[in-house]
Amino acid sequence: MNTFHFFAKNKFYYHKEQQLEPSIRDTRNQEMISNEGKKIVDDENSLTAGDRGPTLIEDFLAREKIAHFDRERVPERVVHARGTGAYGEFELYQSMSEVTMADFLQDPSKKTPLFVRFSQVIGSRGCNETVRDVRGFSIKFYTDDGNFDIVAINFPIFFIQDAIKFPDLIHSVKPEPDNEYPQGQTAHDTFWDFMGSNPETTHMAMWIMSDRAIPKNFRTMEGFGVHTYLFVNKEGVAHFIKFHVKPVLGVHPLIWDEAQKLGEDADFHRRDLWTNIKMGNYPEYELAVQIISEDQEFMFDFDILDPTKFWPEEEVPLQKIGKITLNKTVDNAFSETEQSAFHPGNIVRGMDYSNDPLLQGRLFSYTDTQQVRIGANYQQLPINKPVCPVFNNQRDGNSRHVIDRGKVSYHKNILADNTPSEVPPDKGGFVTYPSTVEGLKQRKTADSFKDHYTQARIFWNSMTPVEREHIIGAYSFELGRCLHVPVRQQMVDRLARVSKELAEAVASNVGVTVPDVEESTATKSSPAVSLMNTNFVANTLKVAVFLAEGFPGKEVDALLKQWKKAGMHPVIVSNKLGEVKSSEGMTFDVDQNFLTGSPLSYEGAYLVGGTGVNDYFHHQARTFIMNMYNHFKPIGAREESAHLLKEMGIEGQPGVVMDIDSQFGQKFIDAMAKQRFWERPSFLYNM
Ligand code: HDE
Repeated sequence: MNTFHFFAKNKFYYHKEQQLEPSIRDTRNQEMISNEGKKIVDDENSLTAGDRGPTLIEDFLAREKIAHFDRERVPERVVHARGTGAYGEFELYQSMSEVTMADFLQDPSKKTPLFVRFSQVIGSRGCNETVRDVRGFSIKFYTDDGNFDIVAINFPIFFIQDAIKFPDLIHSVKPEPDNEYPQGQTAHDTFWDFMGSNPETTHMAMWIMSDRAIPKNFRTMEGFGVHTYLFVNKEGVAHFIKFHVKPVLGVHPLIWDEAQKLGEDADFHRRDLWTNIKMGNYPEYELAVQIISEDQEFMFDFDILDPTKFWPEEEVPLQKIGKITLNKTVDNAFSETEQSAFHPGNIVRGMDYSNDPLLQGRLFSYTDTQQVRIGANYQQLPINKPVCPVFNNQRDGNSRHVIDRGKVSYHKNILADNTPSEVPPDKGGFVTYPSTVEGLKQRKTADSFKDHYTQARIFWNSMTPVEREHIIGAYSFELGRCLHVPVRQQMVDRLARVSKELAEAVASNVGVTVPDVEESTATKSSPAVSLMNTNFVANTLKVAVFLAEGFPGKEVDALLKQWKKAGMHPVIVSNKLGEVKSSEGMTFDVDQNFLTGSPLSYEGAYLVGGTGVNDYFHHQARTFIMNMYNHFKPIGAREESAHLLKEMGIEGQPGVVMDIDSQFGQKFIDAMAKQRFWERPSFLYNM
């Protein structure tokens, strides 16, 4: 038996990792050999005629090297160009056979390998990662029945209802075509012109202006399949479903001021993902579905096929069906992440599409775009290859890897006894769910898709005062950045139909008026969409521990042990890298100094100091702590440092925990788990 196969259910399948293995090359400790197999004697000097003479074109080694370099880029994705990937696995909690015959959802003992690519929509490949934007959360499950992709985002809804408008939406949000700015962000005229001019975007605008559009990291970001799909069981019964991916650590955002300041680290999100996987903090998510039976299709006060509407969890509960764990970084960002190709049309037996018109448009776009980007044979690239065998009569095309033996590349045939043969449904053949379709050919938005304000209002109703304040701040910033007053005015006109309170607050900040229009009368709310109702835990949070020479070693050591046990990551910060010595002579390694570290990358601070505190330490620690305090983060401090807190005017404020008794260690863990102390006075949003 071939070592890269294993036997399962009477067929040969690959382990994804073993399948990738032959493609992995390690150049360390190897001789240097050209692409055509010539051993290279000198890789630093081109062939020239004489010492100072012309370079010779016959130098095939220099030509090969430079010509390949000239072709190192493939076109970046039209949208979602900036992305980062990781491998993982899916473990099913319980068999879902009642609703679907999807092979990977039958047996809870089975693990399914997967690859995830997180991305930003707007920016180019090198753009900053903490800007306000939608984030992509694409997952490729390598199932024994072929690839299944959830090409998700971190919101449950989308801007538009019909794919034909997608190029317009993207043209409006990309850098403006004349001056080519701003890069990777929404705060400009053309975007808000599109949003105000196309009322179906009103609901999505509320989500983008919420904290969810500035995620803290990918480990605490939710994913939503957005579209309505079908699950189909063995009896041929279909259910409407939506996919959700819930992070175990809860959903946590940055605050706007942090996101802005994090411009200092364009790679903030990918660095977080990479370092956490390397540290063994494997990101975990629960895959969940919402299920609606066919006879309930019309029982809701929204159309369940409309992608600008979510199914409130309170009305259609989530069923958690398994766990996704990301446990391996890529070896090569280009070969794996850049060449990964997702497609919402990649479903497996036991699933099907609904008539959601946006989904229908995506079914065309994704294979089309991959063929333009990475070629006709992109499914043969290691990252995209299914783990099950592939046999069909498709042939040739650019950069084909497979070598097909034999004369026959057509169906039907007698020369190969009609093989590859079609597979009947009872042997695993994919069967389309036989729904009835009829109707007039027309170009029209369904009447049931025309209520653009009720769910936007439900979203607003579901927000806590702090979240509302952030939404007002975000609209005020974004519209304030629009140079054209009619653009601001049109958008405020939309907001007035959602909430007068919201429209008035924004209008007064951006110098426009609130029109006399009817606002939504919706009174429902969906507490599940508020981030204040997510999980709050201290696990994986980073705390900066400020140590100067002569710090109390034993006490700090005991605290650090307690915090590590609680899953937190203490980071020792001091004046200089190297070691810092305690009063008892213990030495601690310094992880960051005040120059290399940034207050933005820690979730909390513990101020210790020591006998060696000098003016520099004093000044820097003060700056770090003030910054973190203003971002509502927990601050712990030893009693000796109380004067510093007093000097800063933050002593006794919420979330400022003094190390005065043996309870401090636990109290600080609790404060870290709370993450933000919104009760503190804030000068960031109140205009
Ligand atoms: Fe995409 N989208 N999209 N999109 N999308 C792409 O495909 C498109 C839509 C989403 O990590 C492109 O491979 C159309 C909704 C993600 O590689 C492209 C429409 C949702 C990713 C494309 C939509 C998404 C993409 C660009 C209107 C959320 C990143 C490169 C019908 C559910 C995939 C590529 C990755 C990527 C087209 C709408 C999410 C051009 C025409 C709705 C996460 O094919």
